[in-house]
Amino acid sequence: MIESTYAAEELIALEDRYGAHNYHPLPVVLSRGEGVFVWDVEGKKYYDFLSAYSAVNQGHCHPRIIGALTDQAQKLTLTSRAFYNDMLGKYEKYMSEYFGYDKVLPINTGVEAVETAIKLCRKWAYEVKGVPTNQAKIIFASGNFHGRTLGVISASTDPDSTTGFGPFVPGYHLIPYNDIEALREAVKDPSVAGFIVEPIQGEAGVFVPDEGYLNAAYDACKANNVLFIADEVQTGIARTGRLLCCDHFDIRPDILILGKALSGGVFPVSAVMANDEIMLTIKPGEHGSTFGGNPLACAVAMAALDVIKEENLAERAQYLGEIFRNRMQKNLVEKSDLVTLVRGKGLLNAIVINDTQDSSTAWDICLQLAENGLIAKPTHGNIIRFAPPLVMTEEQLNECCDIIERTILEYK
Ligand code: IF1
Repeated sequence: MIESTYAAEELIALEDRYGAHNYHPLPVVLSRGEGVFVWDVEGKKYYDFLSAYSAVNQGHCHPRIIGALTDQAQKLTLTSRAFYNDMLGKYEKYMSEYFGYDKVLPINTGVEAVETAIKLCRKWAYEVKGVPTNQAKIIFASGNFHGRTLGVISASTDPDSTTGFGPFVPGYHLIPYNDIEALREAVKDPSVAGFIVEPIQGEAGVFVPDEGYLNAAYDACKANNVLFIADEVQTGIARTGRLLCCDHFDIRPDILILGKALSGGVFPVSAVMANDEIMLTIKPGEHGSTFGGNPLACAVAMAALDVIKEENLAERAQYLGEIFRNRMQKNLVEKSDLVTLVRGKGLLNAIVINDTQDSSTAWDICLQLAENGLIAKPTHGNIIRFAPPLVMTEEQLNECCDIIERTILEYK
């Protein structure tokens, strides 16, 4: 039995001793969460500025979502797809109407949804577009992050993701992100089936493409009968100030990939959405998963999406995001040599640390932020990502900006 009396250092030591070393967390040991706050094992309270990588957009342990979880958990959790259950059809109708697609394919993690989209895209290429067997190509953008499976890291340009894990899956073509000419050239190849893109690249450091890029990319795909596939696992579900980041550009992807906040961070729930012409190319027995579409996930996801609409979280993210970037611009970028840039959309933002700084500066600042009651995570290239739960109030956001500004202005 694990006793609750373990000190933080002991809990960290347990992970170090018994867990695989595939992460390097900040030394904060959390044991409770509510709304925009988390508490560590010593009872210290923090503003959460990571939101579990945007899975907790609705805030920690949202009562409505936890209520749906506990109600459903007492009735039926899993039937497998060998049988029908009384939640899946209702959920599929809900998803179809909520996002405006004929059909949904329910699955579990974000990366599985990306894998599903890749398979669906290939299937469509052979059955509808007429690409010769096993010749389909899928275009990816450099700097992408779509998850950790072999099928997905085969498209990665990040050596941390790929080194030592080859050989890789063939049939992918990489082009630079935010380079419309490269895409226009690539889609001319008649064996190209689809283009998979993050509307904002998260792992690359919250990299927002040039205004007009996504619209031009969508047009280039349409003109060449290439599927435009949006990975909105991180950017979707109100995070960037609209329900989908693609909504900022009035783009409706041919295939939409969702995950993370689809469950409000309760457990992995992901989905792929498409219209019949694409979705029905996959037939019974050709794809699936034991847990995909389980009744518990259906109940949780409907509650999580209800919360997004009822609490106007997209509008809130849009409004608070403007305040955040304006304050970071005025009080840090223009006042501190340490910060060169703030960028993002809605409440998916990052600040870029001056490149003359040590590579550990972002990490050290995050340690200091934690000390001051706000947890955030550095990402590649001395960048700090700021992505609080969307249920934050304006007053709370201003208090958080005070903490961030003070911490950085006092640094060193
Ligand atoms: C980790 C980053 C975020 C994603 C997009 C698919 C997935 C992700 C656009 C896969 C996952 C994660 C996973 C997390 C770190 C993380 C991340 F820092 F790498 F970039 F969120 F910002 N598509 N993103 O961002 O979803 O299978 O994980 O459910 O620890 O690897 P998953």
